[in-house]
Amino acid sequence: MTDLAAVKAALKTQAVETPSWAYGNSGTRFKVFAQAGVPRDPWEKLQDAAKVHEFTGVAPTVALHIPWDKVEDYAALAKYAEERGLRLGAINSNTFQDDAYKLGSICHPDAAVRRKAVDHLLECVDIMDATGSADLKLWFADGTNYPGQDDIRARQDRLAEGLAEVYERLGEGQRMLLEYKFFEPAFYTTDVPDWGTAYAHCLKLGPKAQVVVDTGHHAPGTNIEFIVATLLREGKLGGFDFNSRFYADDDLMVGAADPFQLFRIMYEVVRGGGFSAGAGVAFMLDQCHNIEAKIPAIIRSVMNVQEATAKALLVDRTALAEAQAAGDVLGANAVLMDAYNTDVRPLLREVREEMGLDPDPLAAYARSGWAERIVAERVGGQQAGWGA
Ligand SMILES: [Mn+2]
Repeated sequence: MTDLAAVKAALKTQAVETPSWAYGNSGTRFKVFAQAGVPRDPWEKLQDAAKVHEFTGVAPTVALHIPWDKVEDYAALAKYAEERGLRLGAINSNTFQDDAYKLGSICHPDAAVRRKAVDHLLECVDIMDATGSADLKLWFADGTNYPGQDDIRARQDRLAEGLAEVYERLGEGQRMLLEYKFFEPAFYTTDVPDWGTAYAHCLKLGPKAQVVVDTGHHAPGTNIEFIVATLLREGKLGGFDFNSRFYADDDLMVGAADPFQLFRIMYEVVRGGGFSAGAGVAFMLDQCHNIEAKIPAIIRSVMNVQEATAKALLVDRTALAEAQAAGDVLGANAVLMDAYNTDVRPLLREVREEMGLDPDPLAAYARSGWAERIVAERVGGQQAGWGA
């Protein structure tokens, strides 16, 4: 039998990091649909993030993206977050939106472009010093479109060299989280296409370098929970970028496309000790809300992560271990499925009430009037967006 009190206690310690860019406008390469009330600057993004945390109780940090969230005074931004019950989380770099990066950034054949890219990453570490952020999250759009376009192996050497320089700059308690993505925007080779490549670079760099698993960055059918189990076993799982995909990098709400997959991933996290305090696994969202209302979508996403986590925590691990040891294939599978098929919504309502929250975060947000207020107040100016 699972200890329900322990499950509830664990759920109260959950922390999901929301991304600043999810509060702004986004879209596809075809169209960005603007929404009324969207933040005009990082300060307003933090106001919205504070609402997500206020109603869920488990979204205390916000990831920034540089340069989208560039401000004059990062310490002031950190203080503004703190005043709203938030902390600034991972600093995400951007080496994909400058004309110089057409052929890549830190893997570019021209040393001057590589210098520019590495300098940007070093600037991101300076920002971490000012915000108190622990994690530098790196995703590289680098790759090639045509066979022969560039030297695949030389690009790996350039990558290693650039990463090493940034790694050396990291301070005490700071980490480098390297994200992989199997294709796009490059269509032939990608310089960090998979967990193996990310792991190899992180292993060589040292203990402050770890891998980020973006759930949307895999080929269809990939067994993501196996990757999670392996990285945790090796002490190299730095965190997640949670989202959902149907086809490619769709960046839909986590748990929307395949809640069973999210449960399987969270089970391996729990099984591997990744959920415990001090495990160092960052649970971040990396999503866009192109057609749906943004703040409710982010609240829904946090709740989806909570539900998958609750189910993972409910797995009767003693019964599972016994069935596995006995070679009871159907029995073992049934233990896992029993947990997955449990309706955890009543349990989570109780958890929220015990945390002093409304048991229904979406209804509470709707009643709060915040959505109407930002539509009325945020008039004029330039809405935030990912600038594509
Ligand atoms: Mn990502």
